[in-house]
Amino acid sequence: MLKETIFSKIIKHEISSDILYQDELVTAFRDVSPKAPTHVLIVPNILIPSINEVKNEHEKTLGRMFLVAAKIARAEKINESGYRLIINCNKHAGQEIYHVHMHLLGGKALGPMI
Ligand code: DGP
Repeated sequence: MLKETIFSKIIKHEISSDILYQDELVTAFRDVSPKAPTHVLIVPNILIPSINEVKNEHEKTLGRMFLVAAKIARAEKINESGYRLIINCNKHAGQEIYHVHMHLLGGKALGPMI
């Protein structure tokens, strides 16, 4: 049994967060420490610790994350100007929360990728 993360508690509304979207597969909420005017995290409702643990059965959930990213980008009116999607995996990428999440960043020119 995997240990629940802070994101599990947000998904279950046990701790407060600015949730923008939720359905049966994913939840999206604003990052507590935004790195851009729009900084949203899109998270599977089930706990997958990192991309290393992704399995075939997660395919629909991972696809939904992209659909929700595009939907939120439109809602935030950054779809035309552009945005960046980032998923960090493990130490070298600086992953802090071991619950897969996609960062949606935009609202300003983001500069070089790294
Ligand atoms: P990463 O380095 O990819 O694991 O990013 C984790 C992100 O999660 C980081 O940008 C800060 C954000 N974060 C951490 N704790 C919380 C929280 O309790 N609430 C919210 N909304 N975001 C959080």
